[in-house]
Amino acid sequence: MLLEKEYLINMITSFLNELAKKNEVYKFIQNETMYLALKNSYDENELQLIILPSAWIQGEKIKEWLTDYLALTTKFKMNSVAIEKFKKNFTPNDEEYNTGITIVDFTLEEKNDFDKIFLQRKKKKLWTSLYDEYLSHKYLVANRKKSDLSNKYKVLFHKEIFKVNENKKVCVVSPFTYGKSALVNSLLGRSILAEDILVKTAKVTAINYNPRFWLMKEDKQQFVEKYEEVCNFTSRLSYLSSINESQGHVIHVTMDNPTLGNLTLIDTPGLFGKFSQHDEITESIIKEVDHIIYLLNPTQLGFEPYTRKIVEWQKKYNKRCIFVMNKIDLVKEETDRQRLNEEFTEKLGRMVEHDGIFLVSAYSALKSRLYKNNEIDLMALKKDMLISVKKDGEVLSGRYFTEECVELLERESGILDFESYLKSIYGG
Ligand SMILES: Nc1nc2c(ncn2[C@@H]2O[C@H](COP(=O)(O)OP(=O)(O)OP(=O)(O)O)[C@@H](O)[C@H]2O)c(=O)[nH]1
Ligand SMILES: [Mg+2]
Repeated sequence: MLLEKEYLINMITSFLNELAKKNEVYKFIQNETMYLALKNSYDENELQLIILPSAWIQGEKIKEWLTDYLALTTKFKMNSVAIEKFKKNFTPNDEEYNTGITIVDFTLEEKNDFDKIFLQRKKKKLWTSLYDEYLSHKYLVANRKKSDLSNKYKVLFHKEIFKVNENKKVCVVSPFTYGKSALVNSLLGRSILAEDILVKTAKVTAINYNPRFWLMKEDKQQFVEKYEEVCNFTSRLSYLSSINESQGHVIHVTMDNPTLGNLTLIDTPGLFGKFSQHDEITESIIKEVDHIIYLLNPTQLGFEPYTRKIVEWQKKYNKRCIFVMNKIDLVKEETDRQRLNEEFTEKLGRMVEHDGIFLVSAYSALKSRLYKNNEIDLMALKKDMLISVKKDGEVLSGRYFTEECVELLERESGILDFESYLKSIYGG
């Protein structure tokens, strides 16, 4: 519970810093607690967050209360009696966090004390005149319905950070464990999404470019988080994307890979696994994307239910599509690869309109990129039984796998060609 609160405070702080407009008050409600966030119009750096149980005060009263509260706490010249009364009767737990935000947490106080000061409103006249005189130009306390306020904040995040309706969307689809998450990781050059030999992904993860690591999920209540450390970000994402709960199937995340350009890359849960809702989740996202990457597996090329599904969806949704045969590192011989290509054309390629097929090893591609980004060392590649390259007719692996082999590993993985294809359509 405490953690949830910290997350929310972090999120609101980021929101205030980056997106909130001056002269506006934003209201967030979570776990029956209300968070009122505002930015001082005179001093950009003065951020305030007021936390109180949402049951204490509702509707129109929030505006009145906040007006009173601000009148009492701001450094304006104002009625000294009011200030005295406030100070005498009530001392909120007023802490200065090192996030640069003043947080006043009333949830630690007694409701009685709270009422005494703010709800009795004996000095109604005084408050009203204070509001008119000092505050109406300082904070425009939004006089709107609750849903309007939260919608407003939603719209800001959707538009500014997650580019929900602006970017082109490309999603990767396949039965489970074909390597969808691995392919997205290899395009990103980083292990952002969790991979596993067992069914792993349970949620849709949409990834777009931003210099920071943001995460948003829309549950009963929406939450947005910002991370400084990539490891905290990936472990949170791994947790959220692998749990099977009924609410909120889409997680939006951002990361600092500029090759994403104006593209949103989407990982989906695998088809035909033991959780039938995964298939529904995937179908629901397919309707909304611009482009589908159908992943194929060399050892299961003729898998009938999948072929039928592809044909059905292409007919129904008519999306631009491309095929990627992944795990091609497991097929070493050129003649076998050619045979696979022919088999593809015969069994699937001629049944749907498509942009072609790429042979890729997401695994090798990711490893070569992790090495380039200093996330793994050469020893890790030497020890990896799946890593090898072909040079002058020879297979190099283990201790024969040297630094010069890394470029070749990336090229042989087929990822560069596939990336060129994406770039030719979407730039980046
Ligand atoms: N050899 C090899 N293994 C791969 C490749 N791509 C992925 N894998 C492995 O295949 C397993 C499944 O990969 P994931 O990326 O989790 O597969 P997924 O399609 O996302 O699976 P779900 O999320 O369950 O639908 C993991 O152990 C990966 O390491 C590849 O190109 N070659
Ligand atoms: Mg996955």
